[in-house]
Amino acid sequence: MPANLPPHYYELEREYKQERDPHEKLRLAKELLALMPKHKGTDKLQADLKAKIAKLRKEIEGGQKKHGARTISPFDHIDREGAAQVILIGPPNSGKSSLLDTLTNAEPLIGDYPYTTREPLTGMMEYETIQIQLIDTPPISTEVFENYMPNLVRQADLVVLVSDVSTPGFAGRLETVRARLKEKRIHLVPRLPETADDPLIINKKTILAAHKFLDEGGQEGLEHLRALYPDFTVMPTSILDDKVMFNMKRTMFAALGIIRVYTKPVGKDPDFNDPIILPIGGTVEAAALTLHKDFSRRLQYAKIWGQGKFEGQRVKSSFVLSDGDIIEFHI
Ligand SMILES: Nc1nc2c(ncn2[C@@H]2O[C@H](COP(=O)(O)OP(=O)(O)OP(=O)(O)O)[C@@H](O)[C@H]2O)c(=O)[nH]1
Ligand SMILES: [Mg+2]
Repeated sequence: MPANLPPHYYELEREYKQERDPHEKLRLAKELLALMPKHKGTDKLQADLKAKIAKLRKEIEGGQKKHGARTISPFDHIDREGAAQVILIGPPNSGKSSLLDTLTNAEPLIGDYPYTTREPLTGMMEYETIQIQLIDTPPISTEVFENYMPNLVRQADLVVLVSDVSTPGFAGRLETVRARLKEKRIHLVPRLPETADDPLIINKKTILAAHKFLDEGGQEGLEHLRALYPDFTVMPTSILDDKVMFNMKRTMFAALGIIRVYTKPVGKDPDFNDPIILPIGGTVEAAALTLHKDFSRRLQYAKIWGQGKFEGQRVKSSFVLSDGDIIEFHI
């Protein structure tokens, strides 16, 4: 019986065969298995793939070096902390580490020469009542593209692509970054499509930082970047101005598409320290679910305080919440 595999299976299989990073190889093997039609003709192929998946899992757990594969990097995954994870990427010397240094408690190495950063580094950025995790990364260029970078980009909630717009030729270096990620089937996009047409491609919401825009030539660079990428959010950034840096935080928060909802015990004051984080469009039910599964089932109604609402308005579980709302659950 013929296997009748979809055409993009072969494309993915080629990539799987070339891949050396066991984490990435495992991910590709799982994708292949998911793509494979399940019938008699693919029984053997399925069994083979399952065996390969089991072997890769073992290899990753054991962390051994096999068949010339690289040692597993400790940077393939960085645990998310806070309300969201934002990754700073870009060409060498564009100012990524300086942004991490200015926005967070982290103390990265900063140099006036390219390729200063050799390893990813995280820091927590305070934004009003929440903390957002930032990841500073080694540069991406024609010469350098660390093999854990695709995984880190895939896992992040938002990409900030940092260009030094005060230096001529920045547009070409930025395109190199996009192209190198595209090779790994990661597309940096201004907004996520409603439906994904190609299951093999990962779209990543991205905003552009026109960094060093206050430096000589920076204004023209900013305009040039805006003209080149009209669909993207382009935020002017500079570590030389606090207000500009605050605006950068606000733009990142807006791009994340999340809202903060504060809880209030009945008869008590709201807790403004630890909001529930929901995607835009999140409902009362979704908020209750983040607290406890059972809680959302037993929920009778909620009372809401917030902009454009009556004080303590009674709402149902399907009610759509807004950023800054205060909620009192009644069970
Ligand atoms: N004038 C000016 N200089 C800046 C600004 N931000 C960063 N720099 C300088 O730009 C240089 C590079 O900064 P880094 O933060 O190390 O750049 P990077 O993108 O992390 O560089 P790599 O790690 O090599 O990729 C340093 O000399 C910084 O002091 C800025 O807004 N204005
Ligand atoms: Mg750096």
